[in-house]
Order: sequence, then structure tokens, then C-alpha cells
Amino acid sequence: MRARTAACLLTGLLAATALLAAGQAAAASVEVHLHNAAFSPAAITVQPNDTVTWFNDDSFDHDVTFDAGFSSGGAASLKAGQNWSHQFTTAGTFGYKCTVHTGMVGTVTVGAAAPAPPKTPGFELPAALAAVAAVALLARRRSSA
Ligand SMILES: [Cu+2]
Repeated sequence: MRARTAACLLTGLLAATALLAAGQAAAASVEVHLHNAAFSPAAITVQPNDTVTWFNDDSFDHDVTFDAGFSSGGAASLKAGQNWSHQFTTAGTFGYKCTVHTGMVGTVTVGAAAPAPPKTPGFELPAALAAVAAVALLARRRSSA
């Protein structure tokens, strides 16, 4: 009985691990390094649900503060040698900076570039009708003159 319970637990655990691994394979991890008071690379593009991790490779403190409101925890919160991760679930372009060092800025673009706006068919049809009407009107005038 005990061995059977253990076997069931093990099977469940293996299944859960496989599911977890499948989920992790879909979302990627991207690294940004903080070095010489700069983000490298400063501009990255990820897909929704990807996780970005910032590594402070400098010997002094920084922070990662997004315009959208989330951050590594305030000014100089990313201590030397530490890292901070954030998972991006919504598409868009997110600008961020280190509030300690002026000019230390970066962007995370989530998802593909915005598609071109759809062509609005509202203009072509009235223009075509107006052209046909003008031609018809001209033809009528010519035949009556
Ligand atoms: Cu900094």
C-alpha cells in the first residue's frame, strides 16, 4: 500500500514536472547586464510572458525603474552583484531608467512591432461613384448640346 502511494505520487510529480517544463519552454528568459553605468543591451524585444533579468555587474548600486510604475524596488535597490527579474505579460514598449544615474535608460518592447493600420474602405467607394456620376453628367450634356 505504501509503495503504491509512493508510486502514484512519483507519477504525479513527473507529470507535473513535464507540464512545467513545457510551459517554461514557451516563455524565454532574456538577460540585460548593467555595466559601467549602462544597460546592455539597452533596447530589447521579447515576447509576451518572457522574463527579463537585469544583472548588476558593476561594483556600485543601480535600480531598474519603469515609466509604467514597476521597479526593482526604488532608488539604488539593485545592489552590486544582485539581479532582478520581471515577467512581461502585456504587449507594448516599456521605457525604464536607473534613477541614480542620469542617461542610464533602456526599453523593453513586448510582442511584434505594431501592424500597419488597416486600410479604410470608406473613401474609395464614394470617390468612384462621384467619378461615374461626373462622366455620366458630361455624356448627357454632350448629347443634349
Ligand atoms: Cu545606475
